[in-house]
Amino acid sequence: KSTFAPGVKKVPDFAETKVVPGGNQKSPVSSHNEWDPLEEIIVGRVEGATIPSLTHEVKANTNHKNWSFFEKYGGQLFPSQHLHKASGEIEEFCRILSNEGVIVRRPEIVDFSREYSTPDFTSTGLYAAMPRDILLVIGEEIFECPMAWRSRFFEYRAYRKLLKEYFRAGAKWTSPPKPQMSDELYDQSYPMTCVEDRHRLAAEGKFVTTEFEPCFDAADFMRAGRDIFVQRSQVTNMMGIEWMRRHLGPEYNIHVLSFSDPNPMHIDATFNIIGPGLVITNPERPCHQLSMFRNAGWTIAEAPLPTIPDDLPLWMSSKWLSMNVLMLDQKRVVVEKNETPIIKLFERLGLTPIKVPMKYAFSLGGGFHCWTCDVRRRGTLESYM
Ligand code: ABU
Repeated sequence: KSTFAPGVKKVPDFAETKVVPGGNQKSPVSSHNEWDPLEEIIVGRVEGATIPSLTHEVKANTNHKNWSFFEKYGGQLFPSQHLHKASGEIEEFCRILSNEGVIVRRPEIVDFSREYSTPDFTSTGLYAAMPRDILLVIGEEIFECPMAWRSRFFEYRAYRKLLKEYFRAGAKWTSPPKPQMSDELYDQSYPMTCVEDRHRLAAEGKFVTTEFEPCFDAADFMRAGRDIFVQRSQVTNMMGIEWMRRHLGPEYNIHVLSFSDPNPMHIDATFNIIGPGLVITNPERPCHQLSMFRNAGWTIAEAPLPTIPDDLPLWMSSKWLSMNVLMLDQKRVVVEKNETPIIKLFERLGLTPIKVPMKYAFSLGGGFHCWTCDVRRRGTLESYM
């Protein structure tokens, strides 16, 4: 007897799946860029979101104004009233996506406040709020990325049910070598407060993570078909980028971009490619390779200043989440409803803004792009450079 409601299709178990050598199934995972028509997406959740402890890598990646908060409350849930408001916004975001015809999937609820130990360290977890940080879709392959924060070591557990479902239905599922995250992965002498020192080190390609082993966050990659752009950041090292380059092979060009940014962590509030030959840039973090895009005839649109109020806690990000938007296709752009200056920019560019409240959800460190991972977009692998 079927346990599924009428009309709901059962996902076949692996044992029932006909696996043809070489594979001829249509993969449920398929996305080549950031703007093809969106069919299915994972949206993160606030449940279980836990304040990270003030470890070396957290200190290097966050504003010093928040350090006492991490020091005092690390290992406890983020403030419940704030989470409640953020949760309301995320549920509304999911409803809007569904109304726009997108299938919305969610990670499992996990208790991230549980302490764990590996042979190299002890930590509590973080959250399943930002699928973009951990999951990367390139074509029909979904990567569970080897992130650099100790509090994110087990984050993949929230997504395993979904990943197994996608795998059973034909997707390629890859987990690159998991970092040990022993002390050698972090430069213990990395300057924490002096911005000038950080600028100097960034210019030398040095950040808090060393080259002890590969590590990368998915959100440091930006996809434009055969061209994939990535930044060396506080959480993505050159070994990680090289791992990806060798893994993907000659079908893809991996371009390493750099920016005047003393604290890079995730490219999508710095350089957000939102259409074929259309990129939103951050005026406070100029790109050193911009001429490459100009020469290719791209439209480069500078993001206006964000309007996020000063009294909103941004525990793990800058205000530039205003440009961290999500494309539903080449026209429709999901943007925070109060960010009038960037809304006007999108209108001037001929786009249709879909205005969604996201203020409290911003506090956890991400905008619409970070809070999601597009699993399937209708389109083919093209070259845009
Ligand atoms: N996780 C995205 C944060 C990026 C930024 O504040 O620039």
